[in-house]
Order: sequence, then structure tokens, then C-alpha cells
Amino acid sequence: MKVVFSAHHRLHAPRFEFSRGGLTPYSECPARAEGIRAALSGSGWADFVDPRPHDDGALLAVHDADYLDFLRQAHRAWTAGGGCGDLAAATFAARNGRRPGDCVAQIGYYGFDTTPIAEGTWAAARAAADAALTAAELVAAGEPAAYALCRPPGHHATRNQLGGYCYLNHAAVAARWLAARGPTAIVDVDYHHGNGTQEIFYEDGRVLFVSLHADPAWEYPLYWGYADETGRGFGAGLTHNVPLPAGIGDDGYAAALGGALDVVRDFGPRWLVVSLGFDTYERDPLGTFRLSLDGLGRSGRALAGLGLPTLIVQEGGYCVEALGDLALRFLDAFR
Ligand code: SP5
Ligand code: ZN
Repeated sequence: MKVVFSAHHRLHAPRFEFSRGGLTPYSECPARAEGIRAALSGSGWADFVDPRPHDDGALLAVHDADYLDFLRQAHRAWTAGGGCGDLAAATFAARNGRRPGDCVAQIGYYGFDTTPIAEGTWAAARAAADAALTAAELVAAGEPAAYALCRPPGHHATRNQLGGYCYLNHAAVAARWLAARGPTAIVDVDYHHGNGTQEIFYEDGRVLFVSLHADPAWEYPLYWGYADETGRGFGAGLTHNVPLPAGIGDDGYAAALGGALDVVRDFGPRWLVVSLGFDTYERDPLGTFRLSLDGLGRSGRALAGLGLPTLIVQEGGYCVEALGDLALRFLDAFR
């Protein structure tokens, strides 16, 4: 199958994240994508493709222009003002606060958590969005499936806020592009709720958003992802959240996914976008689920069983040593 990958992801390497009251090494590290790339290179069936560069049009169909401008120049402004290392927020804008001029103030306006901006963040995020768009174009041109090996991930990024290691919402950018060519279903199987994707399509009648994730009552992103969030306006009934308990295993997850895929079948989409996270895996350091390697394979087979042209976009997953095997097992059903 076609795998779209850019080495530009390596330019994005924040040093620390703020977690539980202190700084810890950044979990969303370059070794994640390199592990997947290496495993796919050795598979014999991955056909690597470079992302095609796109102008800002497809990004602007999802994100606000002022937010994109901020992402593009924030680290430069931070460095020019004497900052060193990564730019991160410690103060956040009140909902009705004004857009400030200073880059330190802006990251608390254009973000909902302490996700930092490093020197190469814009270049890496832009290349990842190009990868998702390129993979979408391949699917629209007749490929049965294509995999965008995106890094940084995207599904927490909203139309105007970064968060959760995400800056540009690659799955949303690609889904909006596909939705101009037919009804599109997004199935988000990352361990965390895809709050950014949900927000972007909340009132969109052309895109179904279905997400399985840890219950936001106690897990990140904490403020979105409840089952009673179902969409609004043209999108009424087209958001479907399935919060799941800590410790859920292969059988429980497969049952929940089966129910979610019935919702997709009822919608009758032309295209499928999978937001793929491997943080549901039993050895993931951030997650609490208990899915095995075989469980991830089952998820891949269930999604492939929809029989739809499918774009797979990489999101989270932090057990670095297992990511290559997880990708091989999940993607096996699509090759
Ligand atoms: C795309 C995605 O999976 N984003 C997840 C964002 C989760 N952010 C909160 C993580 C808090 C846990 N910190 C653990 C630090 C270990 N070094
Ligand atoms: Zn996640």
C-alpha cells in the first residue's frame, strides 16, 4: 500500500512536556515515526511516497488564517525576543480575552494546554498535513487505501487552538478535502478523544465523526468526548462518541468498535478516514487500555471490512519499541 512519509517530522523535537506538576521528557518524539518507518521499510509491501506540497487553501478550509500565521512565525518571534528553547504557555486566555501581540501571550491564546512550539514545529506540521492530503488524493484517484505516517499528530488541534501534541489537524484537513468529493466518515481509534476533529465537523452535514476513547470524565482531553455530544445544525446526529473504561481489553474494544462501525454503515459514506492511535496498546505509557498486538490487528480488519476507500492518518501511540509491530499488524488488513 501507499505510505506517505516526510523526514521533516524530525525537525519537530520539543524537549519537555509539563505533566503532573513538573517537566518530563516529551513523549511525542521523533523515534515514534522512525520506528514505524523502519518496520514498514522492511515489510516488502509498503510503497513510500513523498508528500506533494500544497498551498494553504486546504488548511484554510479547516483552520483560521490568524492561527496559521501564529504557528508559522511564533518560534521565530520567541527567539527574536530573547527566548531560548521551546515556546510554551503558562497562562491561558480567558474565553472572552483579546488577541494579544506578544508571542508568549499568543501561545496562551492559540492553545488549550502546555503543548510547546519548537524551532521546526511549523515545518514538520506542514509536511504532515501535506502527507495527509497526498494520501487523500491517492485514495480519491483509486487507491483502495493509503497511510499518512504523520508526525506531529493532529486530532486534538481545533480550528484555532493547538493542544495534545497537535498543531494542524491533518485528518480534518484531508476529510474536508474528501468531503467535497462525497460523504466522509472519520473513525477515531486513538486512545484520546479527538476533540479538535469533533469541533471542526460539529455542524458539518457531510462528515460523520465517530470516536472510541477513554472516558473524558477522568482522561485527557477532559472537557470533550462525552456520549451526549452528538452534533448540531446540519451536523446534528453526526457526532458519535463512545467513552470507554480503563482496562478495557480486546473483546470489549472489538464489541464497541463493531457498534461504532454500524453507525458508519448507516451513514453510507463514500470515503473513510481513520485517525489511528496506538496508545490503546496494553504497554502504552500514557494509556490505560489493555489491547494486545492482536487486538490492534482485529481493529484493522474490522475497519477494512467496511470495504470503503480508506485514508489512514497516524495520531498517537507512545510505546516506541512496539509502534513498528503495531503498524504492521493494523495495516495488514489494508494492504
Ligand atoms: C495525539 C495524542 O495522543 N495526544 C495525547 C496528549 C496527552 N497529553 C497529556 C499527557 C499527560 C501524561 N504525561 C505523561 C508524561 C510521560 N513522560
Ligand atoms: Zn492519543
